[in-house]
Amino acid sequence: MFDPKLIRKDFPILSRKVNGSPLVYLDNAATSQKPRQVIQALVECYEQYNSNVHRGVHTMSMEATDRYEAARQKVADLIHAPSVEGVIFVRNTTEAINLVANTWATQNLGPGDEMVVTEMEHHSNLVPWQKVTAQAGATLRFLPVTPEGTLDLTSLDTVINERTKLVSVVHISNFLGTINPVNEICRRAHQVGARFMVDGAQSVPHMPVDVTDMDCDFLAFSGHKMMAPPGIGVLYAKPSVLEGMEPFLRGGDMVREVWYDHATWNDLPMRFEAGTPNFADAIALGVAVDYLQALGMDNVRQHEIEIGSYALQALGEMEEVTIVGPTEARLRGGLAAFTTDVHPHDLGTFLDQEGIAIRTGHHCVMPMHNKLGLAATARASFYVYNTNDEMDTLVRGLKKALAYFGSHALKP
Ligand code: 7TS
Repeated sequence: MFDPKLIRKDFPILSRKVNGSPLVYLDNAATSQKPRQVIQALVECYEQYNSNVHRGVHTMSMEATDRYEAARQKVADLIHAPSVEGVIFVRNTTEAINLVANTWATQNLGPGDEMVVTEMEHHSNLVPWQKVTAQAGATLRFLPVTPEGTLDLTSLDTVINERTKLVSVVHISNFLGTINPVNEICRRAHQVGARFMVDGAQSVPHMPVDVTDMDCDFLAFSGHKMMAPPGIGVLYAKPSVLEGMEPFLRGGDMVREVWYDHATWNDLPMRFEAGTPNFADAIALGVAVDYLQALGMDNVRQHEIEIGSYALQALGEMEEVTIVGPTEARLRGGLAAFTTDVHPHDLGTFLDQEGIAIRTGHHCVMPMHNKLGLAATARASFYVYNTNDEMDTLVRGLKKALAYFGSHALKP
């Protein structure tokens, strides 16, 4: 049975106090906490078999290699990738997107071509494309966002057209919370012969994601948002697409044979993993995937719908709070960004004094904040270990903060 109170026991950090109060960690969209099983996997690696992978004939190197490759298989199973050939370990979502920008996009975009993102992208699914489209003489186009915070698909067939070569879309917005209809956008992209990429930083940790069903060409996500350590992430790509791509980084292990004047490339996925990989954190990611699979991704999603509904209702009942994005929990991921009359940074600092961790600022989604006329927002984001009691604590903290700043604002 899915019980956040039981799950919490696996996360040592959740029993600490912050500024004298029990920690209420509501900054999961930035990074998640780690269960004891993941921490233990790192200790085990460094204490028992730490050795470079794919290089040694000795026992420990083979043990490390086996576990590293087992982690790749676990990731492939999680996202329903047909084979491990398409699972490339990188540092994070940002690196995965930059890999595609610096390989597929620079090889395939030319003058007059178009590429499409949405208006709600995280900077990491925008800034790399600004550079490659400018260099190629291509145009970067945007699927617009409605005032309600969903994608306006009435322009889908004009924004994505015969000139479009690549479409890259955030699956769940880390600011609006919106879950985007990636299957529908993918179909349209493929209809015009474009490739389709998904920024899964906020979806893969929180809901079932099936790359085979979606038929996307690329999917990027980060381990640290799904209970694994920072510094390990994944680029999934269709092997047939990878076969046509130039390697990104060049050096050891991505080659088959090397002469003084040229080299040939290793098989997939090693061709895209130059140098010693972050095998310890990849192995820990495999354990995080085990943990999530044991909970069941459907249950993870269901929990976030429930806690999201509770939070939307509780925050919605506060007159001073304006929630950004869709109003229905079913249409959004487990996070809520909001504004009040108090500056989000002041709010965040006040709540921290009560042990409540939220994120404040533009959450690396500056253009969408600008479009909504907002300089900054406060954001509470949830995960499997958050409880309705914690939502109540957040609401109590917010009320206290608003009363405090309200009364102080009256004073000169
Ligand atoms: N895409 C989305 C949708 C994200 O939410 C983030 C990180 C990234 C890409 C980049 O991930 P990274 O692991 O490469 O940094 N989002 C956040 C956030 O909302 N608060 O801190 C980081």
